[in-house]
Amino acid sequence: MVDQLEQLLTQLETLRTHAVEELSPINTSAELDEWDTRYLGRNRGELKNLSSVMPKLSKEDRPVVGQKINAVKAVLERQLKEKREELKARELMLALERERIDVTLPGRTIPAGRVHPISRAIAEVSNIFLKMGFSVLQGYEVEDDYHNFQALNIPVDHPARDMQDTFWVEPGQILLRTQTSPMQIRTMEQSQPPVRVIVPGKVYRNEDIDATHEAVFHQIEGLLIDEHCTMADLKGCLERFAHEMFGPDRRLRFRSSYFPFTEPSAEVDISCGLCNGKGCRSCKYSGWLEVLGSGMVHPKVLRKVGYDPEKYRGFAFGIGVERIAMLKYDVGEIRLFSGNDLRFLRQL
Ligand code: FA5
Repeated sequence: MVDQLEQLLTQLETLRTHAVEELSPINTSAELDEWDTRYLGRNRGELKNLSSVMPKLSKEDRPVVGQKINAVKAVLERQLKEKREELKARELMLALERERIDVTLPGRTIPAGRVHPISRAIAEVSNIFLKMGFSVLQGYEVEDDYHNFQALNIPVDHPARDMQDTFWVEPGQILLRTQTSPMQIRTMEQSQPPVRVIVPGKVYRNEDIDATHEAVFHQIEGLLIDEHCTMADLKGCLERFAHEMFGPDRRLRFRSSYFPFTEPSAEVDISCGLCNGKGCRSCKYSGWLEVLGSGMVHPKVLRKVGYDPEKYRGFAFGIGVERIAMLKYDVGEIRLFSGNDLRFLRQL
């Protein structure tokens, strides 16, 4: 009987040693559950198997074996509990590591668009004239011959038409406007003096394209009609505009010119900011860049819209927006504005 007891106690001890040895490399809860069933399982666990001999033991041996079984069970259960906690902590760590948010990573920037330099130039010019009391109007890009030419004192077959080689929609009748000046007529047709408006927009000409000429470009028309208005007001207004737009050091040059709808007429140049007036490619080596046409509104035009030229006088101008943008942002090539090339646009 002593042999059987000894054997049982040794078996229990071996079971404990094996169980503890097998426990240490276990890494997952699933493996641990298997271990639990194998050693401590209520039905077929190894400890349970060994306990099944208890009824066959003598009265004296039974408590000895019972104690040993309880001791082994207590050790295994304690170790199981510790292992469970260890695994739980490790699994939590892994989960945290997996889901970790690196707050030091730079964010992903969403590229923001920006206003095109031509739109920006239009907005800047408009703001200057708004401060001088002008309102901003929009016109039509598709015009009729009457407003684009005839009402502006350019009758059919007038040679001045040749200066603005025209894209016709219906030859002789409907066209893509060659200038923003037709809005002078439309404004005066619809309102009574005093008038103070500017009209930005696209214009179209069948033009030979080069560094300063486009076939589709932008103008800003200006018109002021009042009872007392002289060429000095025109000069003062444009000088104020140029100085606000480009700074007080920029020089203006009024060159006598001809437009059928103004008398007298002047083309206005601004000293080239790229070469400081010395002469470069973008100013065609003259030191000046032509930016606008202007003049005192012709009495014939006033009469056409029903204004009394004895009572009212006024001035008008047409600014080339691309030319302004070239001067303002130091761009030597007009075609860059219509290219929509981001490498260019991002620099402005
Ligand atoms: C006119 O278009 C007149 N309507 C201007 C005007 C308005 C005169 C009111 C009197 C009273 P012009 O063709 O010169 O004029 O054009 C005016 C401006 O537009 C020029 O000074 C220039 O800055 C710009 N411009 C003219 N042609 C082109 C072109 N092909 N590409 C880019 N800009 C141009």
